[in-house]
Amino acid sequence: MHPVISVFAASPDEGRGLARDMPVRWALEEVGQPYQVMPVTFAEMKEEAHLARQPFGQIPTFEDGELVLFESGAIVLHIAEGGRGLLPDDAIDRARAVAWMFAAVGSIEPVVVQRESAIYLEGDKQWHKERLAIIEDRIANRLGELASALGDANWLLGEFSAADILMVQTLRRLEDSDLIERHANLSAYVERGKTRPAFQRAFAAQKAFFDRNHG
Ligand code: GTB
Repeated sequence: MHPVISVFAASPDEGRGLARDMPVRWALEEVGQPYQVMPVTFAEMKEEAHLARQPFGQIPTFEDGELVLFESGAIVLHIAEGGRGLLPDDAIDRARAVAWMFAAVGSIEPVVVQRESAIYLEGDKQWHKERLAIIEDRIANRLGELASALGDANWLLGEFSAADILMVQTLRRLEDSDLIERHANLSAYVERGKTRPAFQRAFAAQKAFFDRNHG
C-alpha cells in the first residue's frame, strides 16, 4: 500500500497548485515515493472521521500504515527524513535545514495567509484597502530579509532541500502580486523550484485531478 494524502475534492485554487497538498506531493515526487489521494469535501473535512486525522478539519493529511500525520510542514519533514536528498547528511546542516522549514511555515507563511484572508474574506470591508496595504508592507519587509539571506545562492542551504519545497511553495502564493518580482534573486529562486521535474510532476498530478473532476 502506498501512503495516502487527503486533498480538496474541489480545490478553490482550480488546479493552480496553491493548496497545501502541493508541497506534500512535491516532496513525495522528489523522493520517488508513489502515493494515493483521498479527496475530501468541505463537509467531510469537518466530520468525525477526518477530524480524527486532522484536528482542525483541514487538508492535507498523510497516512502510511499506522502513522497518521497532519500539518504539511511536519508531513514534508517526515517524507524528507525517510527518503534521500531532501535533508543534508551533516547534523549541523540538517538542523539548519529544519530551521528554514520552520521559517517558511512560521515566519513567511503567516504574512502570506494574512494577505489571502484580506483578499478573500475582507474584500467587502471599508478598511480593506488600508489593511491590505499594511499587510503587503509587512510582507515586503519579510521578503527583503529573505532576499538578503538567500543572496546569490541557488537554494537556502546551498543544495536543494525540503526547506526549499516549503519556501518556494509559500512564495508561489504571492504570484498574483509584484511582491516577489521586486527581488530578482527571489523570482529566480521560485522559477528554479518550478522547473524541478518533481515539482512539475506534482503540479501536473493535482491539475489533472482538478480537471478530471471539475474541468
Ligand atoms: N497549517 C496547516 C498545514 O500546513 O497543513 C494548514 C492547513 C490548511 O490551511 N488547509 C487548508 C484547508 O483545509 C487548505 S490549504 N482549508 C479548509 C478549511 O480550513 O476548512 C490553504 C489554501 C486553500 C486555498 C488556496 N487557494 O485557493 O489558492 C490556497 C491555500
